[in-house]
This record gives sequence, structure tokens and C-alpha cells, in this order.
Amino acid sequence: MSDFVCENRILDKDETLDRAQLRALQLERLRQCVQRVADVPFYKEMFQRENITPEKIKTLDDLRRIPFTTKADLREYYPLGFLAVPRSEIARIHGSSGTTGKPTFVAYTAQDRATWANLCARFLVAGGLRSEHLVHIAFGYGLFTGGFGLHYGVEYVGASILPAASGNTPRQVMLLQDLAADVLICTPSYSLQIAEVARAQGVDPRTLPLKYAHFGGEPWTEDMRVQIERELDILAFNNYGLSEVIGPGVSGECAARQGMHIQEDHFIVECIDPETLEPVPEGEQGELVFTAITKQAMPIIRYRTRDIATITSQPCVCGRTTARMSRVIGRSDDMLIIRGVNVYPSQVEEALLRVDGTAPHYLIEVDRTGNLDDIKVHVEVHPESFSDKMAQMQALRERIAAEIRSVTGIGMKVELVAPRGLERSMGKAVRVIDHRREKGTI
Ligand code: DLL
Repeated sequence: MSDFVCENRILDKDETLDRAQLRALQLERLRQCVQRVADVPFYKEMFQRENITPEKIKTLDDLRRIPFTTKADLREYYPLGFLAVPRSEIARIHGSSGTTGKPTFVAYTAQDRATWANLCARFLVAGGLRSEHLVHIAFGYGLFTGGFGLHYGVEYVGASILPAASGNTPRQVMLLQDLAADVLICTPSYSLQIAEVARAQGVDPRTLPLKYAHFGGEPWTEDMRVQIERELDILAFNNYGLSEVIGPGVSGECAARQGMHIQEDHFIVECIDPETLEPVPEGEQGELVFTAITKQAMPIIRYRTRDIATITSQPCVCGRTTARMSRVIGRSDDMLIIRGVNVYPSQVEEALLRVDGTAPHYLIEVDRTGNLDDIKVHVEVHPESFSDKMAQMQALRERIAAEIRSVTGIGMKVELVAPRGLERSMGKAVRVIDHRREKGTI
């Protein structure tokens, strides 16, 4: 494992407010936020319907009087119907990912941009960034919030940046070798792609000068962290965010790596049961809902993320007092219901990573024949384990199937794929193809 030691450093005093102070600050900011959105058509109509005025928000619990906002609401007001400032005050526009249809646009004022840079800087510092480091950013620079968001976060800390952007992986390997960046920023899956391409070029990825990395933008498992850390000989930190709320910077890990600190002085978090919409007890899995209380251009209230995680407000050893969220276990809309059992792609990933000889590249394909759900997992085999001996491959397939059954509780067909047989993504990995959706059978 990497010998990099992440010192415990905290950027802002607001990360360590005592909980009562924090709640008071949240309430004050929430009331201002409700005031700011009062003329946004969507909220104006909602507030009239629900009889909500800023004066009625007397406690933080009063937030629950306000209905949720969803992705569908944002789509309905496409492209910028949620704007709470005149167009002339927009300083930047980004768009949420999504491979089909139109993106969801999000706007920032100059103040929002500054807040965002600060929030990214906070988790970067929490995860070891120092002004003397060189950071290699392999996120897309464009509508996606990952590239520019992290870029300005790194600048805020005063470190230097190599804005490599995504794509052309052999060139990424060359840059990492020649310029000796200390830090890598990209999606976790892309880091494995970099390692793989390095090996194909005859470069041992462990010899790259990288010390540590900040990964985000897509779900990954603890086992995948172990694998990445082993393959690249680095320390890997997790950070989370979504465009509608601000982009990266909503939460991130500190040196303790025991969950991601939510920047609660800017975002109020709730964790709800996605079916009943009621709050779940602390520590239980639920869908995260965020209210962005300081955003100026496009504040959003009670935004349903579809991301499933747990929350704890137990104090952290690092001294920050903010609540922490677990890894995202899956998205409620990514959750597969197979023969009545709920399965997340992350569970399949966890099973695969327990079997030696498989690469963490997989694709889950779901279909329905008659009334029966049929699920097939395409799993790439490591070059060293790939064999033309039928018996060996059969044994590997059976081990994988058994591991998947033990983690998810259901049987899945396993199809082995030759090394590099599955398509790679430069950004967020595609893990599921659900033919039932295309056929309209779910
Ligand atoms: O992915 C923002 C981001 C960029 C975060 C770079 C971190 C680093 P969107 O494209 O709008 O924004 O996608 C947001 O990505 O709702 C989650 O489902 C997923 N996601 C983001 N970070 C994580 C993470 C950016 N660390 C959606 N773990 C979110 C799991 C994540 N899922």
C-alpha cells in the first residue's frame, strides 16, 4: 500500500461548528433560501398551493412541510426555469450527465462559483491535498461538473493542476509518468482503465509517482478501493455530489475514511424511505434528499437524489462535526428487482471482487422471458487467469456464480468474457442493460 500519510487538516471553522450552532446557521440560511425561490415559478406555485411562506419556516423540521423536488420537475422547466436570479447574473452553466435526451442545466452566479470552489477545496484538503502537490484531473471538462468543479477546488488550495481531461488513456499514462503528478482525480473505474493501459504499455502502474487519488462521480465498492489501491499503489478517497445540488463538493472523505462528511452548512440532508417518503432512522439505508441552502442562481429544495446510502451524525475522529454519509449503495432507479429480490449492481461488484482471476469489469444484462426474470452477468477474466482449458473456465464461472448467490441471494447466469472484451468508459461506467425497460415489461 502507498506510504502516503494523509494529515488531518481542516480548512474552515464552519466544518467544526457544534451541532446546535450548525442547526441555527442552517435554519437562518434555509429561511433566506425559501425567500430567494419565492418567485421561481415552480416554487411560487408550490408555496401557494401548500400555503408556505418564509415566516412559516420556524424550525428545521418545518422544511418537511415543503414537498420534494424531482428530476422530472427540473425537466418540466427546461432549460432554466428554476433560475432565481436575472439571466445577466449567471456566471456559468453546467449540465447533468445522462446519455439520452436533453441534459438538466444548472446555473451558478459568481458567488455560487466561489462557494463551490471552497467546498471542493474542503474535501480535497481533508483528503491530503497540499499546495505543493501536482494534481492530474482526468475528468471531462465540459458540461459535466467533475472537471471544472474539481479544477477550481484544486486552485483554491493553491496546488498545481494538469487539466488532462478524459480520454486518450495511453497519453494519460505518459503524462502521469513524465510529469509525476502526486494526485489523480477521475472516476474510480477510469483509474483501473489507466492501470490496465499502463500494463499493456509495459509500465507497471505501481511505479507511477502517484501518491493518492480523489474518486467520485459513480458508485464503487470498498473492495474496489482495495483493488485500486493495490494496482496503483495509492491511497484512494471517495467524494460525492450531483449537478442539481452543486456538483462535486456535497460530501467527501477525511483522513479517517469512515464515511463522507456532508457540507451541512450549505446542504441540509434527509434520508427517506423511497416508497413511503418518510424519514428512516439514523443508520438505516434510505434515499438522500438535499436542500441547497446557500445557492443563489438555482437553489433547490428537498431534491430527491435517488441515491441510496446511510447517514450518521456520530462525531468523527477528525474533529469535523458534520454528518457523514456512507458510500452510495446504489440508485433507487438502478435497483434491479429480480424475481422480487432487490439487487444493486454494487452487490454484484462486491461478489466479483472476491473471486481471484476476474477483472472488475462487468455488465449486468436483465431480460424477461414470459414471467421470468433472466439475469446474466458478463464478467471479464484477468489475462493471467484466461485459459483455453474448458474445465478451468467452467470452475471459475461456478465460483463467480456461487459468490454472486451468496451476496445477492439470487442465482445469475455468468458469462466469461476475454480480457478487454467489455467496452470501457472514460467517465462513468455503464454497468446495467435492462431489456425489460426497452420492452416496457417493468
Ligand atoms: O457526478 C458530480 C461529481 C463529479 C461528483 C465528480 C464527484 C466527482 P452528476 O453527473 O449530476 O454529478 O451525477 C450525479 O452521480 O446522483 C450519484 O448517483 C453519482 N455519484 C456521484 N459521486 C458518487 C460517489 C456528478 N462518490 C450522480 N459514489 C449522483 C457514488 C456517486 N455515486
